[in-house]
Amino acid sequence: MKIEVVTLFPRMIAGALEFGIVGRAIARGLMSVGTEDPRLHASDAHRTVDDRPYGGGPGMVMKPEPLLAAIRAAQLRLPPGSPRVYLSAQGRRFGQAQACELAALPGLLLLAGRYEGVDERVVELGIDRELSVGDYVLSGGELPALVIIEAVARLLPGALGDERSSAEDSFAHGLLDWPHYTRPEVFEGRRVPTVLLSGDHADIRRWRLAQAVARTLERRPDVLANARLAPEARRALNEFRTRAASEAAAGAAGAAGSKDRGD
Ligand code: 9D3
Repeated sequence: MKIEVVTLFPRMIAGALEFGIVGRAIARGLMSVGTEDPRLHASDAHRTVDDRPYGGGPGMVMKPEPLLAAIRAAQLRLPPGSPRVYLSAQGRRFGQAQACELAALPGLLLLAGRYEGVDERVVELGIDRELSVGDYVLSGGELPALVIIEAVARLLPGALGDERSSAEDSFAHGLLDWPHYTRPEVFEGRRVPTVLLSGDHADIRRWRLAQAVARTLERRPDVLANARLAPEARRALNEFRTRAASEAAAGAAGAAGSKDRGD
C-alpha cells in the first residue's frame, strides 16, 4: 500500500514512522509513506502558505494554490483513483471499520491541515472525504494522519508477527481486552489470578472472555451495543446478563423482605 501525506511538517511524519510495527511494515516493503510539503509549491519569495481569512476573525487559513499543487504532485505518485482524505475536526469519526476499508486500498492521500484549516475550495477540488480522529481540539492534522497510518499498517498482511493476527485485536472482536499478567506471581502483595496458573486452557479462555465481557459492559456499553460478537463471546455476554439480572432480582427481593420486616 502506498500512502502520501501532504503536510507543512514532513519531518513530524517521517520521524514517527521509524518505530514499531509501522517501521517494520515499511522496512518489509508492505507499505510506503511519502510526504509533500506545500511550502515547496509556494511561488513567492517568502514561500507563503497561509493568509488572513476573508470575512475577518482570528487565525490564518492555508492558501489554495500551493496546497492544491502539493495534492496534485502527491497524487502523481499514487495509483489512479486513490482516495484523498482531509484530516479535519469537521470530518466523520475515524474508527476500526474505516481502518479496514482503507487498508484494502492500493493508495491513499492524507492532507494534514494547520492554522484554522484550508481554503474550502481545496476541499471541493482536491478532496474526496474528511475524517476526524475524535472530539478534542488538536493543532493540525499530522497526529491524526499518523493515527490512520498506524491503524491501517496493522491490518496489512504480514505486518504483525506470525504469532499475532489483527483478527485477534479486541476491537475486531467487539470487546475490550482482558487483563494481562506476567511474572512475578506475587507483586507488592497482589497475586496473579490462580486460573492463569492452572494450565487449564479451556478454563483460561472462558475466564478471559468473561473478563472482557464484564469490562466492556462496565466501561464501554456503547462498544458492546454495536459489536458483532463471536458466538462464544455472545454466550459469555448472555450468561453475564442472566447472572446480573438474577442477582438484581435477588437483591430486590432481599430489599423488599427487609422493608417488610422494617429493619
Ligand atoms: C481552536 C481553533 N478552532 C476553533 C475556531 C477550530 C480548529 C481549527 C483547527 C480546531 C482544530 C484544528 C486543527 N485540528 C485538526 O487539524 C484535526 C483534528 C482535531 O483537532 N481533532 C480531531 N481530529 C482532527 S483531524 C484534524
